[in-house]
Amino acid sequence: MRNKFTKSWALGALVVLFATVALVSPAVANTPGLPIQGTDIATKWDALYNFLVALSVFFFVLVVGAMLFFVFKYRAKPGVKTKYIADHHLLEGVWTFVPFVLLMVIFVWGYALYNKMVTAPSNAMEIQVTGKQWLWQFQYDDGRTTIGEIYVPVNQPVRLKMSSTDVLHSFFIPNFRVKQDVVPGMYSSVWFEATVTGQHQVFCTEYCGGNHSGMLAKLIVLSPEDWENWKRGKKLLASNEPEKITTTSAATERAQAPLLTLVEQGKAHFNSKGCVACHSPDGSAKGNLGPALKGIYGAQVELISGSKVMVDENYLRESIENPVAKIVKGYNPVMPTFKGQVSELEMNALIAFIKSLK
Ligand code: HEC
Ligand SMILES: [Cu+2]
Repeated sequence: MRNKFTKSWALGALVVLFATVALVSPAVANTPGLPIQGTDIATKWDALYNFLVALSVFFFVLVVGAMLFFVFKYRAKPGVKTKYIADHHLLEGVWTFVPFVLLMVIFVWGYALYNKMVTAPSNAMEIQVTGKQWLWQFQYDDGRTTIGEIYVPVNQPVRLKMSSTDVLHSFFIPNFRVKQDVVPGMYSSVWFEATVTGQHQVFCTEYCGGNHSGMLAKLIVLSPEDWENWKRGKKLLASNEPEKITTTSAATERAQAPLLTLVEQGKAHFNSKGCVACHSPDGSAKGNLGPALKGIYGAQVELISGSKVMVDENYLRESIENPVAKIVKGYNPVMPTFKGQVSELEMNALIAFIKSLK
């Protein structure tokens, strides 16, 4: 009896295995319907995804196949009574150990990939992204702004520093397999290195009101030559004709009307908003009332509470919008809040300026 049971079981398993291999192989090759792979991350992400699909198919076939097999093989027959099976240590060991190994593989693989996706290389180029109902606006280091279109060079890591003027949005580039929430009152970031030139669709992927589905942008990846041309081109506020941007006439226009860089814009705001009254203009010496801002980005600052904080973009932002939240040791809480008086674009410039004080 026991022998017969083992033999049928083995036979059934073999049939299921063959069926699965036949089914799984196309899934391993590539899950149909995924968008093109515009980054190296996208290729790696797809490999993990395809593995998960294949694994799911395999176990679906195995479990349902075995179930169907047993239903027919051991269906109730008059006069036949199944032996009472108490336990089977080998079987229990296998069904514990195999899932454990598989889950660990998925965990380590997924974690390594996630780490790569969230850690921008230190040489990444930075672009400021502002989401608002219902458009995306971009600021580049050299002072240009674009709406609804973001231009990046190919094969160059790009880090987007993002915030929102109103509600939660989320920046999603399906071809690159990256997305990140864009939150009012703080900065979040996402990075990518585009490997495919041309246009890629950007979506807002967090429901943000009536025209959420219209909150789109085009990400235009330029070859090194095109990128140089575009940099020399004219200011591209809300241009809808990317194919025209590389013409020489645009380049001349740019030369005639040079823009203030983001840092220069920040310096201008620093003066016009009155920061300069309390913080010295070049940030080096101590001003009248406020601490020196030179070199604070990336450094540790001691607070009145005795604790220390790392100065990053979000700390700078909080210091400007809500100065009393963290008071610097040795100073009085006399800095007024600038919440509502500094626009999102001005905030990006101010922070770029403070970061540049080295
Ligand atoms: C009335 C004087 C005053 C004005 C105006 C002022 N600040 Fe301040 N600021 C201070 C003082 C005092 C502190 C330290 C106490 C604290 O943390 O609030 C400070 C702290 C800061 C810090 C944190 C510095 C650190 O070492 O951690 C930043 C950043 C900053 N200010 C930026 C600005 C910017 C940008 C503006 C203009 C938009 C501005 N401040 C306007 C007085 C001022
Ligand atoms: Cu949105």
